[in-house]
Amino acid sequence: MVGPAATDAPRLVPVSAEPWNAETDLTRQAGLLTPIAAFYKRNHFPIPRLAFADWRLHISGAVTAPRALTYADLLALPRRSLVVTLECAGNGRSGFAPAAVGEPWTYGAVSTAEWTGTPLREALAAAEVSLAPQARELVFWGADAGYVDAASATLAYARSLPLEVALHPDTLLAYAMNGEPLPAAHGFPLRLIVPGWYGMAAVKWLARIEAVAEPFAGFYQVERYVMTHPERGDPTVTPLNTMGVRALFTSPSAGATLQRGPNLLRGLAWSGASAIASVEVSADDGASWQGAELLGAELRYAWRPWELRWEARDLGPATLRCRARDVLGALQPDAPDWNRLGYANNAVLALPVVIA
Ligand SMILES: Nc1nc2c(c(=O)[nH]1)N[C@H]1C(S)=C(S)[C@@H](COP(=O)(O)O)O[C@H]1N2
Ligand SMILES: [Mo]
Repeated sequence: MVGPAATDAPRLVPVSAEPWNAETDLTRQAGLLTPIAAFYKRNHFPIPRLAFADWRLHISGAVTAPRALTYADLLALPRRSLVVTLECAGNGRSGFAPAAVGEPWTYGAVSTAEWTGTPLREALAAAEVSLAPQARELVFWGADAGYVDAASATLAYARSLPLEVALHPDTLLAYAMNGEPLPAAHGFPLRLIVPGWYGMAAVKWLARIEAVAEPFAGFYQVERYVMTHPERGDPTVTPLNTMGVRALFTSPSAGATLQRGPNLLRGLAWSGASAIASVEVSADDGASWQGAELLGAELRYAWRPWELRWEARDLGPATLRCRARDVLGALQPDAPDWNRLGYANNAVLALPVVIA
C-alpha cells in the first residue's frame, strides 16, 4: 500500500526532537490512510532498536505457565487487518487556556493506518496460556524506558487493559502498518492496537504481557492519561479510554482565502465509541448548522471523510465551524473541558477564513 517517500517529509510537523514527537499536516491528508512517513509520532523515551531474531514476547504473571513467543510464532498465527484511527489523548492540547501541562499539540496528533497482526486472544490460545482465576487485567510492557522527572524514577512505558478489552477479537498484536513491517518509530517488531481507544493504549515495542490480580498502578496508568479537576476541588480521577467525537477541517486551512460563491469544504470525523452519525458546518457562530455529506463506507474504527458545498455570500473575514455527532448521540462540546494535563480537547474548532 502507501509507503514512505522523501516528498512526505514536510508532512510531519516537529513538536520535539528527543523524544521524537511530531504531528501530521492534516491539510495534506488525502484518502483514508496516512502514509507511514506522515503518520504522527508520539514517544516518551528514545526509540529502542530491537532485532526480531532475539526478540521474544514474554507472557507471565497470573497464568497457568509463563510462555515466550518468537516473531515467527506470531507471523504463523491467524491474521487480521483493521483500518484504525489513532489519536493522542493530548491532541488539541494547545487549545486550552490557560495552557495545560504537556506536549503542545495542535490538531495533528491523529492519523490512520491499516494495521495487520493477530488478535491477542489468538496468541494466548496458541501459546496455551490460561489465565489464573484471579487475573483481572493484562499489563503491556514496552521495551522503552527512561528517567521521568515527574515520577523521580526510571520507568518503562507500560499500560494495562481490563480483560474484556484485551481479549476482544479486534484487539491486535500488530506487526504491520499499511502493508509494511512495523517501522522502528511505530513499535517494531510488535505493538498493541486497541481500536477506538486513545493512542496511549497502543503500547509499542511490546516486550511482556503480564496478567495481574490487582488494578495496575504504573505511572502512565494512574498519573497520566487520567482526567482530573483539582482546580475545582474535585478529587475524581477518570482514566481515559475511547476517543471523544470530533470533526476537523482538512480544507480550507486556517487563514485561507475563499471566493464568494460555492466552495468545497472538506474534513474528517471520528469517534472512538461508535461510527459517525452526522457532521455539520456553521458559518454564523453556531446559530445555524448545515449538514455535510459523509463520504465512502462506514468503517467502525476509522475516521470518516466528509464534504460540503458551502455558499460564501459576504466579503470579508468569516469563521467556519464543524461538529460531529456519533451514532451513540455524543456531540462535540462548544468549549473544551479544561483539565490539568490537557487531555481530550474535542471542542468545536473555529476556522478563520477570508472571503475575497
Ligand atoms: N512503548 C511505548 N508505547 C507507546 C508510547 C510510548 O511512548 N512508548 N506512546 C503512546 C502514545 S501516548 C501514543 S499517542 C501512541 C502513538 O503512536 P505512534 O507514535 O505510532 O503514532 O503510542 C503509544 N504507545
Ligand atoms: Mo498519546
